[in-house]
Amino acid sequence: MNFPDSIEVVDSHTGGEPTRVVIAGGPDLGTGSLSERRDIFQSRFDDYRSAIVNEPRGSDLLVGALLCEPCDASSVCGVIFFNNVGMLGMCGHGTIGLAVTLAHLGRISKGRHRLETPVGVVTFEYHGGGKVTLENVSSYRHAREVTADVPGEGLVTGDIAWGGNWFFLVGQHQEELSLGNVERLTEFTWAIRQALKAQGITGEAQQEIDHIELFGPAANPANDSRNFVLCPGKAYDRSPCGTGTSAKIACLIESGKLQPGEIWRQESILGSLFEASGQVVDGQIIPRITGEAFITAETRLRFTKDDPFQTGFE
Ligand code: PYC
Repeated sequence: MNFPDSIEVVDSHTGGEPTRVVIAGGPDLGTGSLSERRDIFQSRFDDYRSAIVNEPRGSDLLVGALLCEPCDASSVCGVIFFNNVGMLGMCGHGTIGLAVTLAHLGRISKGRHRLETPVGVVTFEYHGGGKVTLENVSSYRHAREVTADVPGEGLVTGDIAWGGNWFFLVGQHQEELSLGNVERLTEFTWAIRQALKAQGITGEAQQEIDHIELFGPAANPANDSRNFVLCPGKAYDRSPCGTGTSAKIACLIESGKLQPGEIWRQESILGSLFEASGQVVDGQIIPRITGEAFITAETRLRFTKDDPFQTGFE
């Protein structure tokens, strides 16, 4: 493949979790739907994904966002999110980072904007500064209180829910949700993920559940809950995870523990915050997530032909 000499990116973080938006030099994926373009990205241009987010130019926790021309002219753009191991359906912290990046580039002003993703259209409202409210794809609980036998850990029970990615949400566990305990949390959630896979516990259409989310009491009494989210490539989300919080909102509303429109303050393992709620529209739960992002870098990534790590490594 003829790899480009350079790719232009803008980096930001949302509640501590980084997003790298590709603004020039990305692969040409054609003009199909965003899910078709995601499939082309995955099958033909995986080198680009690895080069952009993996070491030595990135790291395991970086989420990439490839800007695309939208299919519908009323959308501000399309986006395909990706990470250190593959593609994401949607990304909440990434959408907030993308919105702030578009504002930084002068491509949007305050107000509501439509965004196309491989799993559907989302909207976001840019409030100015770093603040953004995202209205996600409809989210739902697929299965309640599913028990997995996790080798070395015992029986672990959780809900399976969709929030733009597939999540296993665990509220009952003995783990302390603190930054000092991240290694143990990673080991525990990784073991859960492996057990779900081995035991054939999947999303609605047999999709792998690749995000594991633990809940516990908030450190800040003003908040409702703290979470720890293990992402598909074994990095943990530094933010409260927009799609994970969407999955949580769907479960809370479905079980009557949160009313439509009521605010849920979800704290991350770092203590950063998303303010969330859900609306029921035509019987579907539409989560709204408000968070803040900050620009951290404007960069031209360079890819020298004889660089042995031109396309990164995992
Ligand atoms: O905010 O939705 C999110 C997310 C998914 C993976 C990392 N962050």
